[in-house]
Amino acid sequence: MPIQLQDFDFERVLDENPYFRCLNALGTLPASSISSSDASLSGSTSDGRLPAILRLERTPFPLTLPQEFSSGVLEQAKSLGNTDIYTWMNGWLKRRDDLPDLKISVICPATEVHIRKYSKQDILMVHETPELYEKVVKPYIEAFPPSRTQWVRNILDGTSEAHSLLHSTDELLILPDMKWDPTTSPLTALYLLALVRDPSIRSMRDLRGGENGHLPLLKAIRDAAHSVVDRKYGLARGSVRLYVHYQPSYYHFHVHIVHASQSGIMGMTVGQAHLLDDIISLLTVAPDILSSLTLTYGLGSQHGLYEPMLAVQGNVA
Ligand code: M7G
Repeated sequence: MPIQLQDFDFERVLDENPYFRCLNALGTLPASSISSSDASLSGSTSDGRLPAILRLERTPFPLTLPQEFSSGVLEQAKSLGNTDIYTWMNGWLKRRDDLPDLKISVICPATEVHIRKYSKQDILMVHETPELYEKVVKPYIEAFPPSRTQWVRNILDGTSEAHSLLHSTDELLILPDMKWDPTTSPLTALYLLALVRDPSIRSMRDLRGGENGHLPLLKAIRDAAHSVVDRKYGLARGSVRLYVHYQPSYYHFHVHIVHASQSGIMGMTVGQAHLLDDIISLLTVAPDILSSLTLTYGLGSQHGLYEPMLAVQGNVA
């Protein structure tokens, strides 16, 4: 049964960002509305409801919108003020099937990790030395239950999103990231995801150069990304930014493929996003560098690594 949003029982706002025009709310949904087998996995309350995160984002503007004003796409406009050559007003759009107002994402059942990830948080810059990786981060990654990356396995085995695949080989596949809806969002918001099939690469730290290393795979991802955006969207080489997150949310290796004109979007922060080209270059020069580097990045106060990293002396940047 598809999720009915009117069944969402609001509990509290987790986070909101007026610049990104988004809001994350926590609430519950009836367990009966969740088709996934996960419904039995976590957090079902005695009244048969499951914790749910509702994320609301205002959708981007189609480039054709201003020219459609003359054809009456605007239901109403109300003046707010004017001075000299400047005028500002509020506007209401008519309902249109091809122009949704909101992108709505639901995570249900939401785990504690999801709730923390979508909550407002302070950021602490930390230095992750190779020793800290072994002592703190690796055990943290290994403690994640496989259910955390079930969505990845569903995509890889064709159970989910099979209709959206843009590229599929023995090594990897490429599909639209759930952050981007190709049918309603402009091409400049393009956001694709390359997922590798090999589940043993948990993060960038596991990547190696040299013989039997990951360079052929990384180059295959790069080539496939450029060929997909050219073939499907007519975007020339150089039109996309390919990067890897450290820390990622999901420890199954994947690469973000984002339109190069996008800047300052979530997940592009210095320290978090590492260009695939730079990773390839580093591993070509020094095959073991990613396991021996100290990596500096921002950790949110709700991140599961925050407390353990804070507890270790000397890691604060
Ligand atoms: P990440 O670097 O692990 O974490 O990226 P982030 O979410 O903090 O960026 C995972 C990427 O996978 C993100 O860009 C998500 O939007 C995307 N993603 C997550 N899920 C659960 C799905 C999904 O089910 N389908 C698709 N297509 N993309 C997803």
